[in-house]
Amino acid sequence: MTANMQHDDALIRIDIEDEVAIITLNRPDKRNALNLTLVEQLRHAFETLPTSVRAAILAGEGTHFSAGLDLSELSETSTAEGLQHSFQWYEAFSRIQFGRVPVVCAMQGAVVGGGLELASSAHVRVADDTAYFGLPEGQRGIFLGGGGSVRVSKLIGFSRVTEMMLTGHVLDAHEGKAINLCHYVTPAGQAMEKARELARRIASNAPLSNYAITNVLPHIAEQPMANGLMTEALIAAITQGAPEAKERVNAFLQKRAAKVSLG
Ligand code: 1HE
Repeated sequence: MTANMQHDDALIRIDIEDEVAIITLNRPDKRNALNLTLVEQLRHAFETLPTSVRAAILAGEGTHFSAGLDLSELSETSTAEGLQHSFQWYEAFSRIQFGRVPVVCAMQGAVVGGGLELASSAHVRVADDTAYFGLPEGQRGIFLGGGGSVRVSKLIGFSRVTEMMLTGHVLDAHEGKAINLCHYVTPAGQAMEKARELARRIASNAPLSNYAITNVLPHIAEQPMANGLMTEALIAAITQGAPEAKERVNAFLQKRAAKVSLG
């Protein structure tokens, strides 16, 4: 099934392709700069994914994934409004990172500032050859405010975040992959194709395993070792006790399931 759920005033487009939802930032004339309306639409989209959806793709229309924060929103913002602004972003990005389904991000062109903060809330990142990563907050006189201090630092370490913000160092797709900003690099124009392949593969996993991977693993990573091991043992017992796990394991033992293979 293919369906389009776009509204007239939408800054995002939602396409449903069978079990995969494709959510596309759709503001190419402004290089998909993120204003609060767009951020709110993202939150709503991820909160209300149809139950048939088992994986999502996050993408950006045009030649750039996202130019980050819509800087025109900052010119009149008070300190108190700035605080609220960040928390609205946190709400939306948490719905992406800790939602019901895994999210694959397909990127091209600029993935900068808040655009990189957004991408880092997805679970798998695919960049094409044209993608580049930057944190120009230092140059703009501002700071990360969409969770990047936490999420991007967890991906690449706070020392690299510090260097990127201080110097304005922009990394190309391959440099980004080398330090964990993305997992795959494709030829130009092919990030979406790769993201589709990965999302379909993810959608074929057991939903409970996917949920444990996206929602429990990050908690375990934050826990002291003894707590982490206990949490792991509990979630392992829960997943392996499910009928779907029994069926999948038996399928392998009865030679009905695919072997692990390279490529
Ligand atoms: C924007 C924005 C924006 C473009 N806010 N309007 N982000 C940045 O510092 C990145 C700023 N943007 C750029 O460096 C460039 O636009 C790009 C490298 C991304 C793309 O360049 P280009 O030549 O393709 O496009 P352009 O001509 O610069 O921009 C096209 C239009 O988009 C233009 O508007 P127009 O009315 O003149 O057509 C730009 O003004 C507009 N535009 N980027 C507002 N970001 C929660 S805290 C997060 C903190 C941050 O994200 S800081 C990083 C902000």
